Amino acid sequence: MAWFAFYLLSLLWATAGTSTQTRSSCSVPSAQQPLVDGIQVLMENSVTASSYPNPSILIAMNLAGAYNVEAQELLTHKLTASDAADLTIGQLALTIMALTSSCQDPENEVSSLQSQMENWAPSSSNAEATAFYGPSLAILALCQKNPEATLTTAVRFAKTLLANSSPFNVDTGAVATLALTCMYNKISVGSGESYRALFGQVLKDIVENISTRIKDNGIIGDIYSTGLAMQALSVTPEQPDKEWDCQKTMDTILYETEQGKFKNPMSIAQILPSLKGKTYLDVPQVTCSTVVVLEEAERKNPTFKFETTMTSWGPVVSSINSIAENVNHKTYWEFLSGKTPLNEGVADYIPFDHEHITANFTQY
Ligand code: B12
Ligand SMILES: *[C@@H]1O[C@H](CO)[C@@H](O)[C@H](O)[C@H]1NC(C)=O
Ligand SMILES: *[C@@H]1O[C@H](CO)[C@@H](O)[C@H](O)[C@H]1NC(C)=O
Repeated sequence: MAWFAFYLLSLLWATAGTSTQTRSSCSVPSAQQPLVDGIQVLMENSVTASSYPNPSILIAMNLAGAYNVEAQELLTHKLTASDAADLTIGQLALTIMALTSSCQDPENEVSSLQSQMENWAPSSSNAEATAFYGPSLAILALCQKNPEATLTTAVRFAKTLLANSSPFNVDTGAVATLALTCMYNKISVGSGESYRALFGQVLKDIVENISTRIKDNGIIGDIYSTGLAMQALSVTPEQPDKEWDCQKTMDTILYETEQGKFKNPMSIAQILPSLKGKTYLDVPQVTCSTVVVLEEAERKNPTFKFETTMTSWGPVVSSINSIAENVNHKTYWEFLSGKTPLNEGVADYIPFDHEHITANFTQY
């Protein structure tokens, strides 16, 4: 019998560098968990066929773990269909992170953003701080996709930010912190010390500015910048001189949530990751099952086709490129990680970075 093997993937979401755990130990007390679940449901239910396709909502639901799978699929689909040419730099960046968090690989969007950022310059040397909000999102998204190719742009961005003299803006500072922390983490120690030092210096400067905006009740900037600021302060390698009491911030946010301050779905999208101990730096770490990777392989490579058959244990891959299993011949597609057969089905098995999964047409 002829046999076929397909080298299926070296994982699409290969990521160098560190996985980010929220460093500060603050969490939602269990008594308030229903409150958090409540706003998540509110946010997810705002996704309808006719609503504005908001990438921040998809990011938040994927980081938190979506309850409403239909909303997740609908939003993923709408964002996949959106035309990159109609989007601003910031919207494009959020769309890339959103699709990545939904286990898609938005290649065209990434290259479009990359070339737009290569030509980016602020409108003037005294541009509003908020003019850096969209570009910060762009550096963050590109850093997650391809840090090496982003280095030159990120260095230019960091220097421009440092030179800017307009009044500090917390929302913008928070997103810039996430972007530069990503770059800082991806530069390997040893090879890029001077870049690391630059990013570290800018981070220190921004983080000090953020910390001057921490109020006595823990709110950072205003209530609607607090979610992004919490993300920033929990990942930055440069801590502010004044220590931040994360739990106090959390408790005030929960109190304000109870008072109904988070009704706007977008406001929920920006606070939810922090309530779940997640940050935008976790986007590339969202786990995607093998079956999703197969679907992505099929989308990217039109010569690759597979079919599944439903069983009590979930879908089995019954055919690849028209070579189908056959009970009479006792043939099937066996899945291996390296040389080791998988001990879970393709819907359940979570591939790891740089893993080599093979499908081998064989007999039992
Ligand atoms: C930049 C910015 C602006 C710019 C937007 C234009 C520009 N050229 O960039 C300007 C200065 C015009 C602006 C105005 C306002 N803003 Co503003 N803005 C932001 C900021 C810092 C970044 C937004 C962004 O670039 N997102 C990235 C891109 C990719 O996403 P986008 O969806 O395409 O962004 C658009 C919307 O965010 C929209 N927008 C910006 N602010 C607001 C506010 C409201 C209420 C609405 C409906 C839309 C909106 O403008 C963006 C560009 O088109 C956010 C911070 C944050 N945490 O989101 C605050 C933020 C969204 N703004 C806020 C507020 C309150 C306002 C104002 C109502 C302030 C005021 N008192 O007038 C006004 C809007 C008034 C109006 N005419 O309706 C709040 C919203 C809070 C809330 N719960 O509603 C935020 C969260 C700031 C904060 N931490 O308090 N804003
Ligand atoms: C920090 O705030 C000061 C004062 O508003 C400002 O001059 C400086 O540019 C800010 N730094 C950054 C990196 O935003
Ligand atoms: C793949 O299947 C063929 C045919 O059954 C078998 O000879 C071969 O050893 C298998 N390869 C692996 C890596 O299991």
